[in-house]
Amino acid sequence: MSHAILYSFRRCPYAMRARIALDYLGRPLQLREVVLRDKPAPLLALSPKGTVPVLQLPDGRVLEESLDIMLWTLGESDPQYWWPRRAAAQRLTLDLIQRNDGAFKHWLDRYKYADRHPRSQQWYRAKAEPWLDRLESMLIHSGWLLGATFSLADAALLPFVRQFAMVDRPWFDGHYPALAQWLNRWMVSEPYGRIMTRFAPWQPGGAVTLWPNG
Ligand SMILES: N[C@@H](CCC(=O)N[C@@H](CS)C(=O)NCC(=O)O)C(=O)O
Repeated sequence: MSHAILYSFRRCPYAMRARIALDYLGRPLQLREVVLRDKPAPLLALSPKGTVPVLQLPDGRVLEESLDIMLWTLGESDPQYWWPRRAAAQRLTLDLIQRNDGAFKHWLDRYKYADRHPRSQQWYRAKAEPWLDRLESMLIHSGWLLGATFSLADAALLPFVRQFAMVDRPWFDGHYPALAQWLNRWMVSEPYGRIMTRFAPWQPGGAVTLWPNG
């Protein structure tokens, strides 16, 4: 096997953050677009927990957590220092990711699908606001979360904030101008266009899609 294989789902924020990092690495891999309600058997054989993203490396290693995939790519090559050099910034990055994937993701899911939960949409939105306030204050004086340049923290959090913003874009843009600008800057970028390319679902024995620059 010469290319790595990525099991992915276009709109999944975890798969998006993995693709951001893999696009930065720039090595063509086989991208297998998955239908979550009909997961292909080879994915489940590799990773029985059945979540995406999953990356199978040419040496056979399997990475089945988005953060592991991002950290693996940065260990391979990181010319723009997405992984910060200072230990304090490294700790802050991992802390931001943990809080994003924990409490923020919890409230995001309820805000997005409030009709499936007992409280109102505004109630769930208010639960997420202290976190968004914190991110907004981090972005007031700099273009990216950790300063002047894009880093792992941006790659890991942007797909989740995008989902939140898209529930009610006018409300979000009105309340969080710095976050809205951060999101826009990313969503008009070339890397965003590449990571959001649409692919037909993969089936065992189906066509091979090389991505990026396939
Ligand atoms: N902790 C995992 C979470 C991945 C995850 O939950 N992905 C969702 C899609 S966004 C998934 O595959 N869910 C399984 C399903 O819907 O069947 C990671 O960081 O990779």
